[in-house]
This record gives sequence, C-alpha cells and structure tokens, in this order.
Amino acid sequence: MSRFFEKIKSIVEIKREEFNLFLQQYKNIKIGEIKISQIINGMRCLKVLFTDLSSVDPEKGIIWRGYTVDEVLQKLPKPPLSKMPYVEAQFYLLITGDIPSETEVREIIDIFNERRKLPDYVYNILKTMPKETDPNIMLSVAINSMQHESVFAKAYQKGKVTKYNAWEYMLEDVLNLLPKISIISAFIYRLKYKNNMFIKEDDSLDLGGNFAYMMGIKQPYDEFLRLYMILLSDHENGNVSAHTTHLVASALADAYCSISAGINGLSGPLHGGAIRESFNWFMNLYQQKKNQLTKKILEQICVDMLNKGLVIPGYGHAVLRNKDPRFLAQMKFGEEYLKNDELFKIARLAFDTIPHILKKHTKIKNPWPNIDNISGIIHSHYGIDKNFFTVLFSNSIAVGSLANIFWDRALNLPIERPKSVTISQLFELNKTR
Ligand code: NMX
Ligand code: MLT
Repeated sequence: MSRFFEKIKSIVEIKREEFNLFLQQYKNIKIGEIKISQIINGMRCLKVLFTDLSSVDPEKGIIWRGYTVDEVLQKLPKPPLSKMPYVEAQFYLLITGDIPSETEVREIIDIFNERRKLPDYVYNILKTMPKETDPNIMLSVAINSMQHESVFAKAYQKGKVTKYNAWEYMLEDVLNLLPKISIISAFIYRLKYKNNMFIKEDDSLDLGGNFAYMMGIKQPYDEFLRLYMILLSDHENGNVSAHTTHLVASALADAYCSISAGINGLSGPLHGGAIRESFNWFMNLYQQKKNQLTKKILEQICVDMLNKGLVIPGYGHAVLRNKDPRFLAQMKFGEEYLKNDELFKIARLAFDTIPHILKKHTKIKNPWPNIDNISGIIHSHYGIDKNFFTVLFSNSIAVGSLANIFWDRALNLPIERPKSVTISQLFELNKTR
C-alpha cells in the first residue's frame, strides 16, 4: 500500500466519524432563509452545497483548505527553478487538506506518471472525429470513451461497492484519470493546430511542465499553466462545471462519466466560454483602435455598451464582491512576462478604467475583473488558439472536481435531488402569509 493511500485512508476514517457525529448533532439547525428571487435567479448565494475543500469569501476570494491564493502560491512546493507550485501539490492539498512535503509531491508525480498512458483507441477516436469538432468536446468524448475502464463501475457491477469502500474505487479512478487529461489535451492540441506533429511525454517533468512540453510551447508557458491550473482548480465546487460533476457523481456514476459531464458544463459563454468572449472583446478593441485607445475612449465605449444593455466581458461575478485574487495573480504574471503585449496593455488600461464605470451602475454587484478577464490574452500570447482555451479550463477544474467527488464517496453523500416549485404553489404560499 502506498504512503499516499495509507494517509488518505486514515484521514477518511477520522473525517467520516467527525462528519457523522456532526450531522447527528446539528442536522436540524437552520442556516438561512430562501427568497423566491433566489430560487428563480439561479439560486444565487443560497447555501445549499457542501464541500470541505474550499470556500469563496465574497471579499477575500477563494480559500482552499484554509489557505488564500497568495498563501497557496507561496507555501506549496515548486519544481526546481520554478516560481509556480506543482499542480500535483494543489491536488494533494485539496484531497488531503495538508500542504505536502517534497517527498509527498514526488509520490503523486510518480503515481501520475505510472498511470498516464492512454489506450490506443483514444488516439484513434480523436483522429477520426470531424475537423470542425470543438476541442473541448473532443476531450469530453475521449474521457467518456475510457469509461469501461472505470474500476468503480466494474466493482459496482460485481456487487463489490459498499458505502464503506466506495471511496477506494473512486480514488483509483481519480488517480487513473487525472494524469491522462493533460495527455489527451496536448494530443488534441497538436492534432488540431500543429498538423498531427505529436510530441512524446517527458518523464522528468511534472504535470504542468509536461503539458506545456507536449503542446510544444516554450518556457515560461509551463509556469503559466501551473498557475492557471491551480487558480481554476476549485471555486467552492459551486460553478457550473464543478457542480455538474458533483451532481452526476451523486447518482453513483463513476469519475469518467462525471467529469466529462462537468467538462460539457464548460461549453456555455457565461462559464467556460467566457475566456474566449473576453479575449474577443479585447482583440476587437485592439483591431479597431490599435494603440489610439485612451482611458477616455474606453470609458465612452463602455458607457455606450451599458446603455445598449450589453455586458462588459470579463467583469462581474456571481459570488465575489471584491477583486478576484485569481485575476490579480494572473495580472502579476502578465506584468512580469507580457509587458509589451498590445492586448495585455489594453487589459491593463481596462483594469484602471472599467471598475469606476461599473460602480456607477448599482445593479452590477461586482465591478471588478473576474478570473476570465486576461487568461485568454496570456494563453494567446504563447500561441494558443482561442478555441482551445476551454480545454485548459477543463484541465484545471478536473483537479478540484475529481478531488471533490472522491470526498463525496468518502463521506457517503447521497444522490442530489432538490424540490421544485410551480408559480401557482408560490402564489398559494404567499396567500397563507
Ligand atoms: N457588464 C454589464 N452588466 C453586468 C455585468 C457586466 N460585466 N455584470 C453584471 N451585470 C448586470 C447583469 O447583467 C444584471 O443585469 P440585469 O439585472 O439587467 O439582468 C445585473 O448586472 C446584476 O447582475 P449580478 O448579480 O451583478 O451578476 P450575476 O451574478 O447575475 O452574473 C456574471 C455574474 C459573471 C454572469 C456577470 O457579471 C456577467 O455577465 N459578466 C460578464 C460576462 C463574464 O465575464 N462572464 C465570466 C464569468 C466567469 N466568472 O464569473 O468568473
Ligand atoms: C469559476 O471559478 O468558475 C468562476 O469564478 C465562476 C464561479 O465561481 O461562479
């Protein structure tokens, strides 16, 4: 038994006991009220999900296992000569709750390297898909195609899965699947954008380093990939993709079905597609104004857009009410490596200009740039096609979502099934008040 498995086993035993005792004692405590507007408006701010891996503080931003973005970036172990931590270290933190030592990260790297080889049929399926297929859909199909290899699903078929051991099978699937996702993604990238010129893995590299290497993109893109995959790994499991993964897994679906559903959840322009929307907006500004864009012109463009009822891409957030520290971390990377990039200069100008304008519209609850604001500009600076951005988002959410569904099984969380209400029931309810 590996040291990692032993550690997880002991944590699961302790947490499960704590969790069950807590539930017995406090199950009838009320934690809030539900307004009709919340049910109808996307359940905004309703506390109805459970995860122990992270929590979004509207002011401070994401807190992963008790650590802020800055703390995580500072405390997690890093590859030699790297400023950004190992993605594997963030996975370790999310799944165990502890900052790993160098040795503990090394163990995860070794586990991932042993398990990342793709079955041949995955390459064949990807090669035979239509040229027009969206790369993120290719990723989702490739993951689904491996579902019959799920250790969890096979054990379930044989009647071996119980509520005491379900987590062990889920852990096997998570550790088998997570390292394959970046390999599939790099293959899709080379297939679609680099004339099928595939690059073989480099066993000496960590996940972020190898991902950039297999895409064929030079340093410091590996640094940005590590940063990006950590920053987007988990946002209290509540965004569309993570929540979808959790929902599908709640019916005891395996990790393959669950994460590919979550990855499909990234398709929409308000979530996984938002990076492209924001990138397109900055690109249009650049193409129309070149370097004539000033604060004053930008202000006028934004006012006109708002008057027409259009949204300013890359600004606002459903939960956050302050600057997203994940945006600030990317901005810092940009300041260091993209100072002369024309699009980055526009994003910088926008950061100094747009929040003041949005603040005047009191209905807009968050006037600050969000996580998707400049990610596309940075990926594109290193040559990534805008249609590939969502694949990179998928790689990131897989880190947290897979850790989350492991814990769902470890704590025996039940199938998720909220109750719906009709408009006449709501009328009736109000009459009795
Ligand atoms: N530009 C213009 N109007 C906005 C913006 C914006 N950036 N953000 C919010 N609003 C409007 C919003 O459309 C709504 O108007 P109405 O009442 O007329 O429907 C009003 O302000 C209240 O919305 P909020 O409660 O502040 O935001 P909500 O939680 O509904 O939506 C977003 C959050 C992120 C979907 C929204 O801010 C938005 O559409 N932003 C632009 C698109 C974008 O950047 N998406 C990326 C999302 C990724 N992320 O959240 O990190
Ligand atoms: C995310 O991390 O996906 C975005 O911030 C959206 C969210 O958390 O609602």
